[in-house]
Amino acid sequence: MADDEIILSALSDDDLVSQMHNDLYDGLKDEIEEGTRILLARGWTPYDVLTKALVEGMRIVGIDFRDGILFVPEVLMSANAMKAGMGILRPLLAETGAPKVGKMLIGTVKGDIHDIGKNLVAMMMEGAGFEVVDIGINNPVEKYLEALATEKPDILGMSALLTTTMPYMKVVIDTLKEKGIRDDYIVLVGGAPLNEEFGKAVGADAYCRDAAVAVETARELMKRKHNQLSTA
Ligand code: B1M
Repeated sequence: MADDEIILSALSDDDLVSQMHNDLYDGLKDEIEEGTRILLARGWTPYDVLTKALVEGMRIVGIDFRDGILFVPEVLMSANAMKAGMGILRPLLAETGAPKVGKMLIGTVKGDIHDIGKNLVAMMMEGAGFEVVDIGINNPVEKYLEALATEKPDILGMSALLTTTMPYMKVVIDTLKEKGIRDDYIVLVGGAPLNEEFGKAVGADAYCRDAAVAVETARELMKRKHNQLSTA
């Protein structure tokens, strides 16, 4: 072992979280997995590990990517490290004996390959008792239509991380309208460059700032849908 090697398990919680931010920045997958396991063993909730260690670390990566300090290959390594940590948390977040409260189909829109946020939303929705069908990245409208017809979800979730791909959400929603099936689904949209106004403008039922808001919104809109059906 090198003299300067850091023993993650010997760090305090705060130092470990800071170290994990550094390790995520450096794309160190094994260290992120180890840090994730240590925090869980110390009694941290999976949600806290996710938000405080992983999502916050990725936020820092995002700033330096924007400022041209980090480049695509480095950010890809960070993304892989993040996914490795999420892989450990996923079954824990999804561990719920609750009956399924609804079904969501989710995918990133055409031209866009960002999937970390979408995966996180999917994980949190599963954890909240929703059945989730994830159709992945770079989805043209035909793929959404096909999956909606096969899966018959209550909710359609779309993710976009680029200002150039977010308008595609309107293409999907307009196509649903043209086919007369828009109101068959609750449509939720999310992704860093979006906002509430954009959500309204494209005709979604709601814009979700983050995964926790996606869960709350989905629950709320499912409740309303059930009330409407029972009073119809
Ligand atoms: Co990209 N990238 N990237 N990138 N990348 C951004 C988005 C960018 C903001 C970076 C920057 O400049 N600061 C910028 C977009 C600028 C813009 O459009 N205005 C950018 C760019 C430019 C690009 C490329 C064009 C770079 C290039 O090639 N020159 C290229 C595009 C590729 C493509 O898609 N066609 C590209 C590529 C990549 C990587 C492949 C290297 C990698 C993606 C790896 C992967 O996802 N597997 C990557 C990454 C990692 C990022 C940043 C750094 C991080 C994104 C992320 O994972 N965040 C990002 C910077 C940033 O966002 N600050 C950036 C963590 C994640 C938890 O947050 O995804 O926002 P987020 O998800 C949140 C919420 O938004 C919300 O909930 C999530 C959880 O709380 N949410 C939803 C998301 N989807 C939802 C769906 C819902 C509900 C809520 O449905 C109901």
